[in-house]
Formats: sequence, C-alpha cells, structure tokens
Amino acid sequence: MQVKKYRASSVKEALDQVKKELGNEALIIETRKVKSKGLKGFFKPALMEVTAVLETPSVQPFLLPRASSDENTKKEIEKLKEMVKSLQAQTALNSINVEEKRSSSGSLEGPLTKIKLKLLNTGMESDSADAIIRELIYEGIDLENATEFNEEIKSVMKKYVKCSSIEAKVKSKTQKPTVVFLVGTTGVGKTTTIAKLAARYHLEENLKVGLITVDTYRIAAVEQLRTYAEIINIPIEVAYNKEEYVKALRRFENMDLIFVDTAGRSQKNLAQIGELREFLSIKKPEEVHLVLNASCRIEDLKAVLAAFIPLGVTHLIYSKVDESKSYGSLFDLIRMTNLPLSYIASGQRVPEDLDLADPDSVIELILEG
Ligand SMILES: Nc1nc2c(ncn2[C@@H]2O[C@H](COP(=O)(O)OP(=O)(O)OP(=O)(O)O)[C@@H](O)[C@H]2O)c(=O)[nH]1
Ligand SMILES: [Mg+2]
Repeated sequence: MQVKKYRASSVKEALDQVKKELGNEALIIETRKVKSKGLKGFFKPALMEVTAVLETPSVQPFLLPRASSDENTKKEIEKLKEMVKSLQAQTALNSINVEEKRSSSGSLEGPLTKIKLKLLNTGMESDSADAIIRELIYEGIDLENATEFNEEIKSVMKKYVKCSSIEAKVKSKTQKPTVVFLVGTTGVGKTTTIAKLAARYHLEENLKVGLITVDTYRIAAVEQLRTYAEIINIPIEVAYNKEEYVKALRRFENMDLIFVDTAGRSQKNLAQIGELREFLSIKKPEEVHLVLNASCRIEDLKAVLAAFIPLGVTHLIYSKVDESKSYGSLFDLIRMTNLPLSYIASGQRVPEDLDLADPDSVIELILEG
C-alpha cells in the first residue's frame, strides 16, 4: 500500500497530480488546507493538501479462462472437470482403504466401505469393486444411502456387461454357414454345451446344424459328441487332421450353423493351445467362444484368459454356475476382456441347463448369486 500527500493551489490540481502518479485506482483519504509556517507563510496563499492511498494487490489476480465460445477453452474446461471428478473419485477410494484398515481394527465403517465389502463378498476382485465405486462417484450418485445394491449400482455395472448370443449373428448373416468354435480347459463343459446349443438351435429354432469334432485324442470324446448328434438327429464329422477339417467344412457348406468341438487344453500347455490355432487359421471362424468354469479361482481364470484370448476368442461362456456359490469372477472376466458373454451353463442336463446371457440377469447373478 502506498500513501502519498500532494500539495497544490487547488484541490483540482492536487487531484490531477494524484491521477498522474497513482492512476484512477487511488483513493483520497484526506483533503485539507495547509498554511506555510512562519511569518512568510502568513502572507502566502493557502495550499490544498490531498492524501491519497493506492492499494497494491498482495496476490496476483487469478487468471480465469475467458468466457468464450472458443472450442479449445471449452475443451480445457471439460478436461479440468474430468480431472476434478477423477480426483474426487480417487480421494473417495483412498478414504475407503483407510476405512478398511480402520474397520479391520474394529472401528469406523462408512457407506463406501459397506458397498465395497458387499461387492467383495460376491467374490470379485478389489480392482473391479473400485472400478464400480469410482464410476458411481463419477456419476455423482449419493453413496451415503447406497448401502444396498440399488438400481444405480446395477446401471453402472451394466456399462461393462455386454451380452450377445449366436442367433444375432445367424439371423443377420446372409452368407451361410456360421462356424462357431468352443475352446477351453479340460472338463469345463465344451462338449456338453455344444450338445445343448445344437439341440436348441436345431430343435427349437429349426436351423440346419452340423457338428465337427477335432478332439480326436480320446475315443470317448468322439463317442460322447456322436451320441448327442444321434439323439438330436444332426450330422457329425470327425476331423483327425487339417485336411479332414477342410472336407468337413465343405460337406456342411449348406448348414446354418456349424459347431466345432475342441480338445480341452491346459492353460499351462501353450504348445497344445498352439495346435488349436492350426485349425482356427485354416478358415477364420465367425465366432470362438471360450468356456470358463465358474468355480475356478480368479487367478486360474486369468491364466486361462492369457493363454486362450490370443487365439481370437470372440465370446465368453460361463459354465458350471450350479457348482459355485459366488459369481463375482464373472464381472472380473467381463471387465478384463471386454468381451461379450454369450451363454451361462448351469447343470448337466441337455438341453435345459443353458441360458442366453442377458445383462439384467447376469448382474443379478453376480450381485445376488
Ligand atoms: N454341474 C455341471 N456340470 C457340467 C456342466 N456342463 C458340463 N458339466 C459336466 O462336466 C463334465 C465334463 O463336461 P464335458 O462337456 O465333457 O467337458 P469338456 O470341456 O468337453 O471336457 P474335455 O473335452 O475333456 O476337455 C461332464 O460330466 C458334464 O456333464 C454344468 O454347467 N454344470
Ligand atoms: Mg469335450
């Protein structure tokens, strides 16, 4: 702050000086008449003294973005808003982790922690639960009251859950046939699921369905599929090598749908999985469904994904849900792969124990079991 006194023969002149030196922002705090001291002063005309103050701002004024229609400015503001939102979400998530630590020592338990614990109880990974909560915060949903799995939580989860079955493809496709491979580890239910699908699409939807098995390592495997083919009354081809597979495809060229059964492969044996690739590379199938066992631990399922996804998997099938108690892993799988879920297998009965996946029931299964 600057304080200065100006003297002149008139107030106007003094003010002119103030204005010249301090500018228009100066404040006049006093105006008075002054006489020079002593005898000489007595005969001189009085002067006018003006005391002026200029406030110097202590902080630089914050430069606000100009309100303008400028696209860049708008984008910048949007970016800032996004940053603020994600910071808020992260702060909230950090606070849950603190609360988790506290509640494990027996004290505080906030609403966010309750939601997170509920989500973790479904068996999903902490990362998945955090992703849901982050999205809830992002959407500005009042989490204080969201202790139950309410509609908001479900609608946030719905953003991740995509479902798509074979019929969409078959019905939209003018060119026949649609070739669908089922792949996965040993004993997850590939052959049984193919029997369920073949029965469904041949008997209920009246489609022309053919089966090909390239799982010729065990006689029992071939016999298992042949038996189902006879019961459903559809043709089957057994391909012991690539040439036979090509022949089988040719024989079935007028079919609507061809299901290809493959041998179960351990996620640990990449060489075996490589053999599958040979069949897949002859002619790229329309769809490759990876069958995943609901009762497997998520660590094992992750290894299965890592081994099989590079084959060109297009869909996930979640099997043996009747043998599992919690289904949070399904959310992890969908989130990690970003692939659509096609079917859910829930028992050994052919064809009854197979459901088309749909987002609402998938979310219900994940949350409520
Ligand atoms: N509980 C239950 N059992 C199932 C389900 N799907 C298949 N199974 C059973 O699991 C066992 C293995 O099923 P398959 O269909 O032979 O499995 P796969 O994947 O073809 O096995 P491999 O060809 O040996 O790799 C059989 O006893 C089936 O009846 C299911 O959804 N629930
Ligand atoms: Mg099989």
